[in-house]
Amino acid sequence: MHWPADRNTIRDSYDADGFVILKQFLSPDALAQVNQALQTYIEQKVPLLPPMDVFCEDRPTRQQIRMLPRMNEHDDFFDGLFRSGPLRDLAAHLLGTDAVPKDVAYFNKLPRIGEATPPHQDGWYFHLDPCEAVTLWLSLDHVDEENACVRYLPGSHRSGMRPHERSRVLGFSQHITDYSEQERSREVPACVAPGDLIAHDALVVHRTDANRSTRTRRAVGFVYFSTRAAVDESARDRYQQQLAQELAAEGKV
Ligand SMILES: O=C(O)CCC(=O)C(=O)O
Repeated sequence: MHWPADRNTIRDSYDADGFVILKQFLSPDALAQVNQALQTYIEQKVPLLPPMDVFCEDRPTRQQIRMLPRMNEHDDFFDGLFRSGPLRDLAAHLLGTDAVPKDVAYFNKLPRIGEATPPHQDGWYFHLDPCEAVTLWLSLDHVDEENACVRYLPGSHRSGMRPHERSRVLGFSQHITDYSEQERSREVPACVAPGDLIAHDALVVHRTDANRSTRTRRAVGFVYFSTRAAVDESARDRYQQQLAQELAAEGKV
């Protein structure tokens, strides 16, 4: 499916499954700009970021980056990219309201090092009522089952929020406690190419395997809330504060 030509089919598929894959959402030129901006961000901004805005395998040197949340707060290119243009238009189309831009994050699973992302629902992190939000996951690489594609449980966005607890995975601090083998067998692997984009609902269950390959697996995620979704700010701040304390105590940030 392609945006915006297939807008109605895209919305139907998203509503039915909780996720949808859009081929070649970004042109090669637009993708090259994102890659360039990312490289500049890593070279110039990462050394100066606060500890909770850079998660990496090698903490003292800030090398081998695993995840960079809140890039929009530190960089005009990424802030502009999600505030206006096709990403926000798509998010609004899927949410059925204006889309409120919330977060831009880089996800990097290094060859042979990148750990699995545990099964979770993004909404657990967002503290929303109602839980109406969408994540747009832009692939920068060829991604398949060997290098940790995202795996979705189709239709799971219709069954509400599942119980979560603390995981030990840096960058994905929560996982679903009762995810079953039967559910694993129904997962759909979302294999994509550079410039493809996956949109997923904040309630759809998803996860990845580890990156077992010698290839990179890089993506940028853009999060939007619906205008109906109210944030429980005290719950969110409590969670962020507790996480920061735990990660600092474990020497992870
Ligand atoms: O990139 C990943 O490993 C997982 C991303 C994810 O879970 C998300 O964007 O919600």
